[in-house]
Amino acid sequence: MNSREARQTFLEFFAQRDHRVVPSSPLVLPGDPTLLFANAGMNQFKDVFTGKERRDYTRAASSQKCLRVSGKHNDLEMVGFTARHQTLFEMLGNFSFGDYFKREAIAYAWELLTRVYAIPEDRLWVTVFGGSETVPPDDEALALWRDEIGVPAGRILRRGEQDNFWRMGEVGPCGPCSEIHYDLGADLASGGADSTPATDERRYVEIWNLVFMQYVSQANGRLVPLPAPSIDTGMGLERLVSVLQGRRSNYDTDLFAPVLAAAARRAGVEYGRDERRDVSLRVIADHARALCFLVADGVIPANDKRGYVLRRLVRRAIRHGRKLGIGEPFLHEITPAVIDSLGRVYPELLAARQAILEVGRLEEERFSETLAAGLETLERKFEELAREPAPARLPGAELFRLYDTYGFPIELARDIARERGVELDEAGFEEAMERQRARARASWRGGEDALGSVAAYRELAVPPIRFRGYESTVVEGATVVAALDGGRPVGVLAAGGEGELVLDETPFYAEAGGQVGDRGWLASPEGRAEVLDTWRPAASLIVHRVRMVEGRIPLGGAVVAEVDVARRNAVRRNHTATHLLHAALREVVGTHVKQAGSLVAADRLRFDFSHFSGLSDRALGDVESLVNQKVLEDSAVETEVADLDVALARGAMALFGEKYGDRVRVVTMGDGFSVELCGGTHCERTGEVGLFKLTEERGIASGVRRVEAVTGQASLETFRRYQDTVRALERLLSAGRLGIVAEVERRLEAVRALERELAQRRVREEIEAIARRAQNPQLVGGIKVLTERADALSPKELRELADSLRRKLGSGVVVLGRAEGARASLLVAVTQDLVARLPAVELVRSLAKIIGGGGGGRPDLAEAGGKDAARLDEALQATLREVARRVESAG
Ligand code: ALA
Repeated sequence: MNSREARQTFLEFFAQRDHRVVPSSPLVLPGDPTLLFANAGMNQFKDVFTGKERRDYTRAASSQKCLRVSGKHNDLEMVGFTARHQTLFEMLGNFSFGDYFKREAIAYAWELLTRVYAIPEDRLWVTVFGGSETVPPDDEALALWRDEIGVPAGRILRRGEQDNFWRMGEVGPCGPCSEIHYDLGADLASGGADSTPATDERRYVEIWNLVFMQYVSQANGRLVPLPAPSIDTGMGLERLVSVLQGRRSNYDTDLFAPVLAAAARRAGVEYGRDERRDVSLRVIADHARALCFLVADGVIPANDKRGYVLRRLVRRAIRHGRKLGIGEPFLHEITPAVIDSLGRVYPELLAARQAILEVGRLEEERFSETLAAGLETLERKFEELAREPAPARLPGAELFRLYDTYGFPIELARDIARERGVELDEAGFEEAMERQRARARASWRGGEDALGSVAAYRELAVPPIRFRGYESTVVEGATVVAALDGGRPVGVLAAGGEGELVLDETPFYAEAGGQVGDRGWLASPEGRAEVLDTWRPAASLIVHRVRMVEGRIPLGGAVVAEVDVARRNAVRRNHTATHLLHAALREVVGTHVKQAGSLVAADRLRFDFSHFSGLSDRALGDVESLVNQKVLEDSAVETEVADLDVALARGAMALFGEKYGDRVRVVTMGDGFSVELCGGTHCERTGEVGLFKLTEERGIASGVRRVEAVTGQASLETFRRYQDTVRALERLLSAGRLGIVAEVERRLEAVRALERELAQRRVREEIEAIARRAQNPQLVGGIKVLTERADALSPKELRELADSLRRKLGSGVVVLGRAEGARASLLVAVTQDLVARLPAVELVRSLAKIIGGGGGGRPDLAEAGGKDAARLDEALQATLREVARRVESAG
């Protein structure tokens, strides 16, 4: 059975048993900042287990992409060295949310393995939880296996908390579990003929883990029962397939074969011939898979968090490539094998093909530079150390600088140090690292101090504030519930002063999600204030920053709050356009495009997103056209409040690392073209956006691009500005709009012709001057010697000049030099009567040394080039000395 069939069979088996087949979540789980990457099928259901979230199904099944490279579940170091470890793998799982429990879970698992996949029963072992100090042994599971399934008691093991109590992390749902192991065969036994899955990991492979979710582990370590006992299972697809295909290693299955083959081909070796090489091939295959899936889910190499994990994986792959003797970038030759073999199951890989290739290549190039620069420094340090009498030890601070400045991998420094017999001060390195972390923490705290007053706002005793700005821009009869002057509560704000006002209800939108705060006016019977800005120091607190224009506004007074509608409309247009832009970028550029930041202002919008290289004019044009097409279709912009999971399941775009509540506001436009979680204010129809025009595109950080655009009135203004420029050019060039370009080209051509003529005149003058001077050559031992510098001449002109000068001299030596930038060239011509005594080739070779180069030619004419133009004059002067030397030694 091939891997596709194995995966499909699993999902169909559970679908037939009323399970909803749910797609894999992305590797980066939206809305769960506690987890760097998905590491189990149950992650996306975490809140469903605890009862915090509800779905319209109670049974589910999935094939989840997982990455185990950090935190509680980390297999990185094992990859390559074992037959079964990978960073990236697929986990097949079935789940029950308070529906069935142990009996069914066990029965399903057994039926699927032995009846459907037809694995011989006598090859299977099971384990159950044997109890701990706080949780009783799972006798129920033991009885089910033994009495209902009929597993012989000798093949049921009781194991402790370490092995048979599963936790997602330190906190979260958990429970005792029961594992199913497969016996690969007695010939593999590493723990004696009667070894068991508890004592022999070579012979037995764990294939399926059934977790009986019963508790939530709290931060203080206490276990609290779940509202309803649930089921979470996980079966590594790669292991299952290895069993079904009769292989002893995951890497010997059809899931890895094409990738390993690509790696082996590139390295010019054969997989399975040499264990050390095989380790490297497996690392490359595994990391290439991880690279593909990470990039497809929007992760880009960076120096922190997820991006750093990716960077480390790529760098490890490169290091193993080097071990195999591959010097140049090579990952782009391996990743297509992953994309082609898994793209049908995970179409995001197909969509991100270009991104995956590019990211690999760029990262490899960058790493080569890092290595080169770091290695050079390291070598220098080692040389310095070698000169010291005491035993060599590289100080921690140096090591840290290497790491901090070049991103030089510490493991690599360690390898090289070992080769050189140098010790590394690793404790010192750790110390330096910790100092930097402390600095980072301090500056972060400093940041909070700067907002010290925020705490004061949180303590304001105000009732919950109602935001009315989605429905209207004016609220009459709002009440002032707090007035602040310099952050201190006061009873009244009076004319001329600036301060802050909090209302019990307001149409003013406070800055959030990139959208700027509203401006407008607050008017009471006693006075009027202009709202300069609106912000939100705490979740439900909306604060208006105001300048009193006239009269006074007291605490407790009634006001009419009126938003500057023209400005708000401009902001709305930009916000709606931002959503259309985001969706258009994903359609045109690829689904790896993720929002990295945005500004929605009145005069423009700015959008930062993950992408690895500049966008072509064509791509920019396509994005712009697509947005405008959606604007012209003038579809309704719909907003609704929905459950987070429902919204995400419908494909709503959420921001990475953003924490959303259970109920979220979903903004949909363009008939589903864009669906985003968003709290901002939007147009009612896309047509209100008006003309959308991109005005700028550039990179702002590695892997992050920025575009800016205008809409509505600002588009008109932009258009007018361009038109003004064109008109000014028309006047200056006395040409009509359509003729401007041709006119500029014509004038540029005329300028170039004049420049050429000027240059020719200079050449003529220079030649004439030299010819004049040639009438009085210098004499060295009776030989006429002429040395001249002629930078303005082309090499060909130089040769012609040398010829004519030689003729003029009748008998003598001519040496000409010219410099262009840092490069210099020399030409030596000798008349026939002198070639025996003064061969041009020899003369030019000794002069060439001075300009840092070499030369050659005939006895009568030779040329040389060098890279040290600054010493050209010196070389020309040396001619006399050289000629003298040769004449003397010859005489
Ligand atoms: N969540 C369980 C595991 O990862 C099934 O092993």
